[in-house]
Amino acid sequence: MDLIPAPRGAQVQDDGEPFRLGAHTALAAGPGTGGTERWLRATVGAAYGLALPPGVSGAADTITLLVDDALAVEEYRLAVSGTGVEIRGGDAAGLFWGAQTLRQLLGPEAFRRAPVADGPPCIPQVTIEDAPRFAWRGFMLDVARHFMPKDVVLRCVDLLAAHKLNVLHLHLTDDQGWRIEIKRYPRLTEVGAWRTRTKVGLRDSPLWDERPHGGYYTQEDIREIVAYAAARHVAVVPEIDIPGHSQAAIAAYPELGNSDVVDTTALPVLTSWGVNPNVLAPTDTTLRFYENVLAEVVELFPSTFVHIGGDECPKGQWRESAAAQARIKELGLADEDALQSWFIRHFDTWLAARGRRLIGWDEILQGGLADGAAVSSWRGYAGGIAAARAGHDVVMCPEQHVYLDYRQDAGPDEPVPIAYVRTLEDVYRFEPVPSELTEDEARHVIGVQANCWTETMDSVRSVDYMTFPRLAAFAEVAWSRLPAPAGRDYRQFSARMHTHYRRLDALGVEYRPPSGPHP
Ligand code: TNX
Repeated sequence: MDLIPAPRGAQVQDDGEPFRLGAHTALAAGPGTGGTERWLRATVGAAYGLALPPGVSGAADTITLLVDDALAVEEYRLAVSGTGVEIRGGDAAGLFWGAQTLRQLLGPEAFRRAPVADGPPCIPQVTIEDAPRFAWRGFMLDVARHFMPKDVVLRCVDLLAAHKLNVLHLHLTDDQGWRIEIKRYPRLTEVGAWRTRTKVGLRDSPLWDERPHGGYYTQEDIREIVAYAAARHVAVVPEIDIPGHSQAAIAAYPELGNSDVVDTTALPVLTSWGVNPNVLAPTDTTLRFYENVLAEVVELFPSTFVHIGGDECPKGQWRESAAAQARIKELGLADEDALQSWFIRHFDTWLAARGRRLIGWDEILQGGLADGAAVSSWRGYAGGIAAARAGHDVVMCPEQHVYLDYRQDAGPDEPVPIAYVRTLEDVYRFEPVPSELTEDEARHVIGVQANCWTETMDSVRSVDYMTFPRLAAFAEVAWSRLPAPAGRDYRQFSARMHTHYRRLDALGVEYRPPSGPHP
């Protein structure tokens, strides 16, 4: 069966008649199934050229979909007998994950778009019970450094769902680009979405791509992405990065920057990479501006969490700026770290008043965490541990395991090395819950996330190459209850991957082959 991610339990009845999918196979859906039958027709039905007409629950030659309150949220049971298939989900999401498992059971051809010639397949009799380990199983796509067109994002949602991942975190703003239309501030996209050229490689690289680069999602695009994802039980979490990584916004609206220490009217959308000194000014103008931005953002994204970045905000300009220093005094704050914390707290309160929750990178711990804030722990585990101990929710995404921009091998033909090598096995050995947390503290680790920063990825092909196959290993960490890293069977996972590569082939994913680019 070679299921990825591995289910909690599976029992195959070797001696039973297999179930044969065919022209007469019907699809029956009970109430509350949330469109999974439509998804099955559009994917499995299309791949085999089958209509899967509506049928009667439990009848012969029928795939039956049911919501069963006795099961937990996202849990599912899948039973294949000689005469039919039954999937029960604790909710519509659980049912959908069960349908994803059914697609894997059918075979790699079930992942194709065009009908296969060799006819519908058989599935062995099997009973599967399954439920996720973590509620937040995320993937971050940085669409700010390189803009990814809408269809790339929709395809990404499908790939996440195929791996039972359920959060797409969109990094929508950064120094190098602003990617979401905000009606009240048109210059954010008229100016902020475009840069004149792009550095190829990192700091010491002499190379430039001299073509202008840019693009953004209209609000209509965003609505389409959010609805498409919701139909696949994927939540889209927007990130508007403040108070660092904001030069594209300052290029569009210079009054947002520290204009008493730098001529903000001369700042362009940034064309190179790294930690950038040009950060937001801690003024009321800035607060009102971002409140207005976030007001449009929360209208578009129904997700509980809104990510406000908070990472890599150098404090140099605040130290130099008389206005920022006056602000620190006026607010009675200890230092610039406290000023960053004041910034974040403001939006924590603002979001909470609108029924939303703030999440930020672990730098938001500096100067004290805002009351309701959750933390994306990226600089290792320390930030996540500190936050969990203080009773805050944590999404673990430590760079040493799940940074997909780090190359997968040291070979000379690998893409530009951002940092050290992180192999497929390194990702597989990721343990999200540090052993030093007590059981109560560990409950605050609500999930895990793999992050794909795109400084060096300018196309869907390069994102594919860096993301896969590592996302498959990550999905297993996120979904399956694996033993502690030392006891994990990487060889057994690798054996299952042979089938999974054929699924990715059928999906048209240009993963890094296990033997590397030049075998
Ligand atoms: C750090 S991770 C960043 C990003 C870069 C990334 C490159 C984080 C919150 N900030 O701005 O793209 O390193 O690996």
